Amino acid sequence: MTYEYRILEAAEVAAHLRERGYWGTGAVDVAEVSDGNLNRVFVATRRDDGRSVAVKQALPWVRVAGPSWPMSPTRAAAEARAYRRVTAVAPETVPALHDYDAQNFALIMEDLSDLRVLRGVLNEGGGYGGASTAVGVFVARLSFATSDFGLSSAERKALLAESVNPELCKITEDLVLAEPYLEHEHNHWHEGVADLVAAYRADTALRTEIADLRHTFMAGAQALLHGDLHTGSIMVGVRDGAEVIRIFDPEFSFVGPIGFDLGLYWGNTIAAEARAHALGRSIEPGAELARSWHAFESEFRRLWPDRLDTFFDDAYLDRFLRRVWSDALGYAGAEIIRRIIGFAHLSDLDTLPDPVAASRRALTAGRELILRRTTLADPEAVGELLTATGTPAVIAGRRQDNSVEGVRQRR
Ligand code: SR1
Ligand code: MG
Repeated sequence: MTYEYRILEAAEVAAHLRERGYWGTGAVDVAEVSDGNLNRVFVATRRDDGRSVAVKQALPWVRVAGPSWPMSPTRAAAEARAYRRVTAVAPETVPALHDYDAQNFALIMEDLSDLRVLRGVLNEGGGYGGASTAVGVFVARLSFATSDFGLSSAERKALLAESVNPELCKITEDLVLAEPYLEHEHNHWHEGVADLVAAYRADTALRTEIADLRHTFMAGAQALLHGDLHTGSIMVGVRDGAEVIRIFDPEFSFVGPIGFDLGLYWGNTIAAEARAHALGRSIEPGAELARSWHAFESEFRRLWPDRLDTFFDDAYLDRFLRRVWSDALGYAGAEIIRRIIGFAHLSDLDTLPDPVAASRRALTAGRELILRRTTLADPEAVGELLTATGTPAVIAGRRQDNSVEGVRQRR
């Protein structure tokens, strides 16, 4: 399908804002700040009072690949829908959406350019602040509100129908949940992990678990997801002395397995830990995974008494959360692996002076998370797994004692 619409250049953004009834005739400065793989983003600033907004437009192709990789711009509608759903239940966690122009696939949004992308902060040795807690609360509120617990049966069917996002889902099905385990032109890797690439392709047990995660992604329509919740989809900073966290870019949003959002985030925190460890920075393996899981679980349990269908009893909640936990561990592992041997890599690892050791550790942890996702009992068990697979804690530049005895003494 071809899409006829106006692809905005910087010089046309001020006119677009006026056409959408946003701001008057005053002078506006516009700068392109596109950074992600898919879209164009501009920041428009009024010269008179310095107020600013972001204008984000979906191109009919993948921005970093160009027209050779066509991509439906309707992903912008998925993003707008997701923002509206989150705004109803957790408005402080997402940028304010001022306008969505469905003809031109363009959003006018809160300008986040005073904040920083969490991945960049972590790469420089900064901390998470409240980001992991915010992720847990975000996933709990969005997923509860859009699940069979928060909506009536009829409302859920309507949500399913309006939220299909086939092209973006296909990207994930392929790039995350298939290609890294196949020969594919998209894949690339550092030669120092080539043996692991070959081993993972030949690993039939791993292949079957990835098939299970892939099918759950395709068929497990539990709740509306962000769909691409990595540390590059989170902005952090301070405004008026208070911490500000915004989760953005939900264009991959669709109704899928809740563990996918948590798992993507966890995979990226584990990659960040591998980087921190390689640089001798202070880390506690699995700490951010634990923080976001606890925030998610406690918020979901807090909401549970408000469920519309009380046929779902408390014992079922325990079973349901257990499934979310194990799914999330599996998706964390898949995210780690695809970010090292698939199409889209991570600056966390790629910018290390020597990315091999950290990449190997992360790949090993990723495989274990996938294979052991139903038997790892809790975040502490994941912390021990990460330690055992080679990302031991570093405290103030000194290695912690992570022998079995050392771990036991700290517990
Ligand atoms: C072609 S898109 C590649 C990746 O970028 C997005 O951020 C998603 O993570 C996707 O997998
Ligand atoms: Mg993105």
